[in-house]
Amino acid sequence: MTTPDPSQQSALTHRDFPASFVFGVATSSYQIEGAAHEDGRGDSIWDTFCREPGRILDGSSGDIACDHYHRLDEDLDLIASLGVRAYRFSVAWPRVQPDGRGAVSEAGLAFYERLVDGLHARGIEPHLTLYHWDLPQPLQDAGGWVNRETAQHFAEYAGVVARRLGNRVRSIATLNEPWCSSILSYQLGEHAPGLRDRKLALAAAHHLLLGHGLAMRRMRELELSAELGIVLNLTPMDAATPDPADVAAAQANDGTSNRWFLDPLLRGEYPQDTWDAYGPDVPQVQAGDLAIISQPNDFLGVNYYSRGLLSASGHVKPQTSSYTDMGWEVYPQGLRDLLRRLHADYTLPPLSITENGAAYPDVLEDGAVHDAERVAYLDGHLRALHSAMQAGVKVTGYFAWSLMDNFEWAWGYARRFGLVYVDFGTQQRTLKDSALWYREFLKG
Ligand code: IFM
Repeated sequence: MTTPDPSQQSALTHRDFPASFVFGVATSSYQIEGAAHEDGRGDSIWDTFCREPGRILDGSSGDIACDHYHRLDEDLDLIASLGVRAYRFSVAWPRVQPDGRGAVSEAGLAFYERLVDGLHARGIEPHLTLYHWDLPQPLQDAGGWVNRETAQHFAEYAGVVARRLGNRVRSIATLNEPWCSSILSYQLGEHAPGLRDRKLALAAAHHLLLGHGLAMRRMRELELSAELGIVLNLTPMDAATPDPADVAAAQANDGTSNRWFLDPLLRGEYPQDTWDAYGPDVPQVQAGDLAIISQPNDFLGVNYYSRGLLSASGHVKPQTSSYTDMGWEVYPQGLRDLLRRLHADYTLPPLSITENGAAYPDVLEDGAVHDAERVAYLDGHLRALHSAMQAGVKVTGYFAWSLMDNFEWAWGYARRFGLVYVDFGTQQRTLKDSALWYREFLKG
């Protein structure tokens, strides 16, 4: 399937969505802030990981990143210039609690307070994420997410942030993409802490979910005005053919990538087929854990980038499809399929598309970046979202990933997801065509 050319279709605008629908842009702390060693910020596992040779494609780190910490006002003006109603950001745990427990850094909290103040001053809703992967290194030294106590420390940290900001932000998500901070990080070795052990990864995943539940419980006690929930990266898994072996492969991948997180959160149980397939690697689940994990959420954040296409021999890449710079298939229909499937299979809180976007090898020429492929990507996915909503799925928001080019984890600065181009030598920001397109979309 090729990506539709938006110029050939009737224009979709924000007016096609309900008036209450929230459009925004998203970032995360380690990917943009820089100032990695300032104002008492402790090391996170990503600081450590970036120092290990060979971990990051271009040998870089988030030490400076987009220097957002020092350019807060400029960046807030940038966000406002797009005409978005909301901004999704994450709090760096090691800025707030350098050791991951105990002492709280006033300077760290003050930075996020300034950020929230600056958003309010510009009429933009703050959407806060507590954990976008930057675990304080001292907690990793004690086992990281494999250690059950990390879940308790996370709940304590959630309470600290929520007490300060929980009545001033529109939403708080506990975790961003626990699949990444467990499977990708402890089993596949691609993200910090870079381990390759499935049993450890499944323990980490369980403790992340437990941490979510304990943090929810802690924050509920505070009776905050913020809506509380969690963000999952979900990848619909299609079978390449109706052959039962291909269908079984798709089902198995759906279990490990999606249902392993959805089912405990929304049904209070792990999916039996995947549990059986994991054999002796399954996590130790204590009595009461699943009740804590499955307490009600005010929203579920869905991050969608692409689908998986499976045959019995592994992932298939159709030649007729187009691909982003990450090698991910451009497949807007997958977003509609995913949303409709969630709606059919689960009892859901309102959904929000908390990330959606694409990396392309952008070039800055004469002060412009003509990223037509990203425009087509965004347009196609907004159309797919709109169609799912027409079919009855309740979705309350959409956040483009990302506000600006940033540190793309193991890819360093070699992949650009921004609507805004960042020259990492000068830190100059330039609106790409996609940013101008989004602005027009929002103006209608
Ligand atoms: O950059 C990441 C983000 O941190 C989490 N979701 C996926 C994005 C693109 O890889």
